[in-house]
Amino acid sequence: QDTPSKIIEALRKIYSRPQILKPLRPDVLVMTPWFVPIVWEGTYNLEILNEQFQQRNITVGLTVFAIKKYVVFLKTFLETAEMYFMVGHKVNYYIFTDRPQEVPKVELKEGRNVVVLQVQNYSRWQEISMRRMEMINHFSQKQFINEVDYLVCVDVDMRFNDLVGVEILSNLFGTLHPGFYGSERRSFTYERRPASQAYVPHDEGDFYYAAAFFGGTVKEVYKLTKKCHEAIMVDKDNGIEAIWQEESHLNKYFVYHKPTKILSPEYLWDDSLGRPQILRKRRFLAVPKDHDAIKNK
Ligand code: 2GW
Ligand code: MN
Repeated sequence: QDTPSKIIEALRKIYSRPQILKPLRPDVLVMTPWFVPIVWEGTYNLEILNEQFQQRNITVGLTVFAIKKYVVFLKTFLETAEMYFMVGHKVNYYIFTDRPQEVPKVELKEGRNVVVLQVQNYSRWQEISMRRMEMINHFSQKQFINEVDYLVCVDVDMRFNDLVGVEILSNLFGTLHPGFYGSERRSFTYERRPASQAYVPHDEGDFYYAAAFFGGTVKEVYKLTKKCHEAIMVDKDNGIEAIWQEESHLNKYFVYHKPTKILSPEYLWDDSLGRPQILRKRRFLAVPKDHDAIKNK
């Protein structure tokens, strides 16, 4: 029987206390001007966070698209996710694909499931990439809302290389694009043509976020993907396509709906960019795909 004192004993955790006079990271920004954390190694205690999320008994959905030849990325993606993604929590992998037979069978730990969602493919790669917003939106309302608490939406041409856990979870989160964290606002590759719904003026915007890693509660991801998809459709009617497709629309959204947590480039790295000092971990890495068999952009 769990008496109150037994419960309290079970919840007791020993860890070093936070020290007001000792900054967690002297080398990087760890909080935005709207008071949300930027997640870097060294800024959080995963034990405390795991305890909190365990108590809430949450389930996380990881959405990933593997259309046409991109099914080749699934095996490594899933195998490494089993090692590093939300270890100890319940996870549903939502795999959107036009080739359900080619989804590899990967051995899963307890409490973790693969859900294959068959979707159509599009001939243009830009369309494949952009339509993710529509499909995530559709399934959020239809299915995800009944099955998971949070959604994490990522590219598939990636592998997990270190822990990615509940420290990323919040109502609405975005990830700093690895190519632009040190850039000036003027050089962010936002859509700069006023004719596009993704337009961001030169004197606005906080960060340049990547479309390859975002998420939040199902409700917030529903709202984000709805707005982005609608904007993409308006652009289509007007015969314009944003410079970086859905990434441009995501960035526009985040200017006016600021994330409640931001992930550092530890969560989206590409080794072709080298290994700067500030990067204590490389948690989620791009898999090289320059060979023509995979991609002709
Ligand atoms: C994409 C480009 C060229 C040829 C094929 C594809 C393709 C993408 C495909 O045939 N099948 C497929 O499932 N995809 C999905 O779209 C897959 O999930 C992939 O990870 C995602 C984005 O395409 P990707 O990874 O080739 O583009 P990247 O790595 O250059 O990603 C950045 O730019 C994209 C838009 O141009 C997106 O914004 C993406 O989120 C960014 O990381
Ligand atoms: Mn990619």
